[in-house]
Amino acid sequence: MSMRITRPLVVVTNREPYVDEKTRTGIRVVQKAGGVVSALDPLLRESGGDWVAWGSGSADRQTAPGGIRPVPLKDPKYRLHRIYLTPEEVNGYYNRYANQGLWPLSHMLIERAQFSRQAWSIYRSVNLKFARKVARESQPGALVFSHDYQLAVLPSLLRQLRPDVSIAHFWHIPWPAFTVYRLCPQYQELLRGLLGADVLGFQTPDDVEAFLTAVERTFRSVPVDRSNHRIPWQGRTIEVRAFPISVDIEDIEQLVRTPRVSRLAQGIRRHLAADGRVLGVSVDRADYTKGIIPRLEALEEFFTRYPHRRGEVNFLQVVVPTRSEVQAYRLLYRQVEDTTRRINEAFGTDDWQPVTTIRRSLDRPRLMALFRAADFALVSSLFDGMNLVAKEFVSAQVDRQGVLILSETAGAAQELESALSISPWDPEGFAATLEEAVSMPPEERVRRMDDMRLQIHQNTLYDWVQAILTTLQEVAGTYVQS
Ligand code: GDG
Repeated sequence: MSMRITRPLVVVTNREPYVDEKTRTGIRVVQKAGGVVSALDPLLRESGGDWVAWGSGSADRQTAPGGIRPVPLKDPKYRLHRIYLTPEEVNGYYNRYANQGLWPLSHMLIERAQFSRQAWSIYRSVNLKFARKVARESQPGALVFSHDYQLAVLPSLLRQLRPDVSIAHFWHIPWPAFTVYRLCPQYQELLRGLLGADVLGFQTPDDVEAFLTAVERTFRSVPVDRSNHRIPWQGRTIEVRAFPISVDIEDIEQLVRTPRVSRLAQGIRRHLAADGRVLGVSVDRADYTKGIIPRLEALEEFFTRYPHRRGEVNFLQVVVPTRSEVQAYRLLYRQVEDTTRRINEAFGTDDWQPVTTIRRSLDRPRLMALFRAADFALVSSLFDGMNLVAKEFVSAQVDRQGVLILSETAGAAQELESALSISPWDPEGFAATLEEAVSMPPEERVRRMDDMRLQIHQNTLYDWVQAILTTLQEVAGTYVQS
C-alpha cells in the first residue's frame, strides 16, 4: 500500500494481530485473520509504528520482554505493545460489558443485553489501562487509530492524558436507534468517551445518522451540523463519517486462482456438488446476530414449499467457534445442531443429506476454495455492521457463476445492490428467494456478480484505511499528498 503517513502511527485494538501460544515443543505464532489485521499489519510493516492490544496468548509474556513484541520477530518492522489483563478484567470488560452488554444492544437485540455497574467499572478501568499504555508509547503528535465497542471510552481518556495526539476511532458494528441505545445505563459516558476522538468512523450512512441523533438527543445544547456531519465539542470539531470496510479483492482473486486452491475447490465440488447438485454455503462465527437459525428454518421452508428441490441442493454451514465463555454462545451451537438434525431427518434420504454443519475454523485457502466452489452463499444476519464474508464470497467468485443471498439489514447490503436481498425475519420470502437463486439463468448470475465485483474493486480494504487516515491527517493539519 502506498500511502504517506506524515506522523507516527499507533493502532489500538482489543485483539492483537499476533498471539503467541505455548505448545509441547515450543511456541506457535497464531496470526489473527480478519479485515483490520490484514489491512493494518502491512501498513505498519511499511511505515513502522506501534500497535497496542490485549496480550491474550499463553506465551505472550515470553516473546515480549518489557511488554514489547517485535513484529516480525526476526527483522522487526514495528512494535506490538501487550496489555495483560487478569481473569476478572477479561470477564468484566470483555465477556460481560462488551459482549453481553454493548454487542447485543448495538445489534438491537435488547432482550439479550445485560449491564451492571460492576462490569462497567471494570470496562472503564481497562479502557484506562489501554489509554495509559497508548499515552506512554505515542510519540509527540502521533496519529492514533483505535477500534470498536470494546474501547469506546478510550478516546476521551487518552485525550486527557495526551492532548497533542490526533485520534480516529472506528466503530465496526451497527449504531442502534436512540430509543434502543438509551437503554444502556452508561449511554452518556460512552458518548462522551467516543467524542474524545477527532474522527469517528462508522460502516454506513445510516449508522452516522443514528450516532448524530444520539449526540443531539443526549446533549441538547450541542449544535450538531447534520449536513456536514460535524460535531462541535469542547473547542474541537469532530468529523463523523461512513467508511465502509472492505476486503483485499485482488489478493483473494490471486489466491483462488493458485493451483492449490483451484484443486481444493474442485475437490469440494466433487464431494458436495456431484451429479449436478447445487452447493450452497454459509460461514459465520457462531454468533446469534448472524441469523444461523432463521437461515436453517428458511431452508426447511424451501424444501417444504419446493419438494422437487429435495435431493438437488446441498447446504454446508461452517460455524466457527467464538466467545465460548458466554453462555448464549454455547447454547446457540446446540440449537444449530438440533435444527440441522431435524431438517436432515425430515427430508434426508439414503443418498442425500440436505444440511451439513461443521464446527471448526478453516484456514484461508480452504475458506476461499469453498467460496469459489459454491453456487450460492447465504448471509442472513439479523443485524451486521458490514459482513466481510459477503464481500469475500463475491471476491472469490472469479468464475462469476455464484449467487449471493444477502440480508438487507447487513451493512454490506447498502453497497452490494445486485445481491438477492432477503429479510431474515421472513422465512417464506427467504425460501422464495432461495428458489430464485437456484433457478437463476447463467447470464443473470454473471451480470449480478460483475456488478458486485466492480463495486468491491472500487472500494477495497486499502481504500478504507486510506480514507480514514487521510481524513485524520487532514484534521490533524498534516496532510501531504503522496
Ligand atoms: C465485525 C462486525 C464487520 C470467519 N471464519 C473463518 C474466518 N473468518 C473471517 C471471515 C471474515 C471475518 O472472519 C468475519 O468478519 P465478518 O465481517 O463477517 O463478521 P464479524 O466477525 O462479526 O466482524 C462485522 C467486521 O467486524 C469488520 O468491520 O464487517 O459486521 O460484526 O473476514 O473470512 N477466517 C478464516 N477461517 C475461518 O474459519 N481464515
